[in-house]
Amino acid sequence: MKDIQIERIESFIVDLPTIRPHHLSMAVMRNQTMVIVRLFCSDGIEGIGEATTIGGLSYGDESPEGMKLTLDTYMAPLLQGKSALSVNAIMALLDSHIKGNNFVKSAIETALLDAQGKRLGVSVATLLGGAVTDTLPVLWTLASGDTEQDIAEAHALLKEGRHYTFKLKIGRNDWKTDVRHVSAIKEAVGPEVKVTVDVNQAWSESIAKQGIALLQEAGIDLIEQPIIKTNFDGLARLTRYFTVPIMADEAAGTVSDAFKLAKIGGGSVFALKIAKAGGLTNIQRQAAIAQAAGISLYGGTMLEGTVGTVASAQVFSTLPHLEWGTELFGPLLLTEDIVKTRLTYQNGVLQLPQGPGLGIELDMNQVNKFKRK
Ligand code: MUC
Ligand code: MG
Repeated sequence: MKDIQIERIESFIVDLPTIRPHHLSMAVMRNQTMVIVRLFCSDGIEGIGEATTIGGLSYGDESPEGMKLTLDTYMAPLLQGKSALSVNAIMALLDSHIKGNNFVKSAIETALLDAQGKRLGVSVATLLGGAVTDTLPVLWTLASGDTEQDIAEAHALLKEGRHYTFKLKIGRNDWKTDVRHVSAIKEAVGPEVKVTVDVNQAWSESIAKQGIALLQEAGIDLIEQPIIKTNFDGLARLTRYFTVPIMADEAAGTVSDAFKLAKIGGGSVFALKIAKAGGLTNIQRQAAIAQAAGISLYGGTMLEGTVGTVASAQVFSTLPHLEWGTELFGPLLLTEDIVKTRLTYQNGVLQLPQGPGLGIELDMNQVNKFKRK
């Protein structure tokens, strides 16, 4: 194939309202902010990608505004004129010139893969070795901040058949109040419905020991990132101590984090996220480490909009053992979208879009409506 260059990379910030406030231990979200990347190639093909975080700088160390600056000031000039045909070469170049900034790197890799898929007429999943499924189980996160409202939301979604598993966000309140909140919801939805809990690092190890004991007793199925992400040994101790599976989320950021955790048994499940990992190909590397260590997998989200959600879905669909399903519900938390066709969620699963690349298209009218001026 004749060489094709990256001609130009554009980025913009989009702010989309959420359907209700979303309460996490570190922030309450009333809208979601995403950085969208458009990568234009010399053959006229355009690839798109998304870099999204949660609550400004309260979740990770990259903010939307900082990500846009990194893209425009450092990445776009570095990549301009380079061959768009080898995604691996571009990602290696980025890694050698720019430390960290994984969320933005993930957006660039997504856009390159989208463009390459469109060029070759195949999906991103096909470029990554092929999908093993075209549907992914998707849970819903109950995080309205109110126990009764969460219960009503769960019942409505069960009745509608949209989700059959729920994740609860805790860690904002005193731990005993949080445990009561979780137990009340678990009791209301019944033993057949899976309920998981995400503490988002809010507990000390000693509180975690008390809190998880009660959650385990209440029949909770999975405990996500109970303690600070840097305490790998603590996570390993909790994993050994409890029967209920412990999932590493914030701790399992990069490929090397996954390796270090796997070596010491820090978590029996890893939450995979393209943003933390710095792209889709790194997800496959993390998954290989987990598989070798007997650690189960879960398809995580940074509450991305449709572009980032589909990028995640494309790579998750290539993993043969995604035992804990996914939480790719980000677009459902938003009142509006910026793509032409919204994703299909029904019977507890997300349908992987068909078509070359990501299989989605930006709706520029919507983009212009929500783009930050
Ligand atoms: C996280 O930490 O898992 C995923 C779902 C949700 O509500 O928040 C995110 C982040
Ligand atoms: Mg989490």
